[in-house]
Amino acid sequence: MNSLSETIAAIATPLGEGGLAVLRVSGPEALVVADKVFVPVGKSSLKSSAATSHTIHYGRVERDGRFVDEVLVAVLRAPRTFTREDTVEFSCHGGLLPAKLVLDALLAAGARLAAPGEFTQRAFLNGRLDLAQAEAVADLIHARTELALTAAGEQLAGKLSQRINLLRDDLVKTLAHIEAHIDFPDEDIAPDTRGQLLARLERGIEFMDELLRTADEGQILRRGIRAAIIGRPNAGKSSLLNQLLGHDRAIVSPIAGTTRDTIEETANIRGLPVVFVDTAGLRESRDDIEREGIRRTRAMVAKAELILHVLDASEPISAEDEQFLAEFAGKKRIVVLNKADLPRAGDCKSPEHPNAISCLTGSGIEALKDAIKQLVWAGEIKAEMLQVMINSRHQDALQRARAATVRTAEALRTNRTLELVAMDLRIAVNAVGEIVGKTTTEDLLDSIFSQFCIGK
Ligand SMILES: Nc1nc2c(ncn2[C@@H]2O[C@H](COP(=O)(O)OP(=O)(O)O)[C@@H](O)[C@H]2O)c(=O)[nH]1
Ligand SMILES: [Mg+2]
Repeated sequence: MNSLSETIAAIATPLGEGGLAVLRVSGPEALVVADKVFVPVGKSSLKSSAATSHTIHYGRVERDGRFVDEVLVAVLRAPRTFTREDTVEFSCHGGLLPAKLVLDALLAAGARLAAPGEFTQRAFLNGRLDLAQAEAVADLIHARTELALTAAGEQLAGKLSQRINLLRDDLVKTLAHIEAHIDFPDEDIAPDTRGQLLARLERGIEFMDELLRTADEGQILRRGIRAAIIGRPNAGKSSLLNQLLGHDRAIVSPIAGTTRDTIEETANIRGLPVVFVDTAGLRESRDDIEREGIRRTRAMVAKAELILHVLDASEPISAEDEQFLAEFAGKKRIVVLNKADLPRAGDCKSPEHPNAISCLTGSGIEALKDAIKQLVWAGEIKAEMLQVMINSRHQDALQRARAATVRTAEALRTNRTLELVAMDLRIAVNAVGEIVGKTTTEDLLDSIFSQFCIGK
């Protein structure tokens, strides 16, 4: 991405029709660019360059003397802004055309179109956020449950960063101590000092392990888990999807084999985002389309972290049911005995205790949600757990840091030359620093910020 001397602009709201659209301009020339397109209307409205910071002005956007839109302009002067640069925000009428024409006017007035995530990247480059906090901005936008939102909020507030910085400071202190001895080669490290340094390294490793243990939960909250709903045609799979979503999404029909394609949608299960996939019925079939559906079901099961195997309790459990139950026995799964409102026709030989439900009356659905949560996330979801939920990038960096710290401790214990000890420790310090962005590369920044939308 380009230098901070350029002024950038973008539409910050989703493209489409809506009540309002918001455009952002940020950079050293933001006020100048805004002045060129904005005509204040009314006694108290001012040109952006004449306005005090954090005030709003009413007027119109014009281009070459022609009316473009009626707008409100927020003038935000550096450094109290998201990017820490001069920023002007235009609220114009929602709808593709007004926002696009205002953007065109801003670009014609000297702004450059922002790249994805460039506003957040500037917030990072100007020291407003560290890298973990910048990532939290994206997590917040993508959060699908309140728990995920809380976790993202904690990370944005710097809870993870504080811990990472403490860890890094501790490693840096140890490194400084070792480097001091390299500079004075005549002085050997005294045995107690060596013991203290080792203890400090061990503490660091323990701390990294603690953080690493949050990776799975972090992944669940950010990405959700995939749960495939499988079972014979007419067992009630689509009805179950609708029950779990709380609204009708899938077509429910008494004619067997109506769901031939897969439908997927995210539901909030006790705070966890679960992507449910409704699949075609499992039945050996002569029908080509249905056979294709079954092939896809098997593929979905392979990709799912959890399966809900739905059986129809009003009918005897068939040999085919048993065959499919056995086929998927290795997966994390819940066997669901549906149609509990009807007389029970037979017993299920499945090894698990089946959850009896009725999609018609809704009975057993809440207990099923508890069972899903329990299987995905054993134990309570505690507030303090949400404070640090590392993502896969943090996990990778911590694993490298941990390995290097283990090597450092080993080298120190076995009296290797201090240059070697220091070399590994420096690797650990840098890897930990990557998490908050104290050590970065252009590629790392690009890969993080390119995942943002334009305008963020
Ligand atoms: N009595 C009763 N009927 C149900 C229940 N769940 C689903 N059904 C009916 O069973 C039929 C098949 O349901 P559907 O969800 O389309 O099954 P799928 O083929 O597995 O997706 C429909 O007529 C539903 O109304 C239930 O709990 N009780
Ligand atoms: Mg169906």
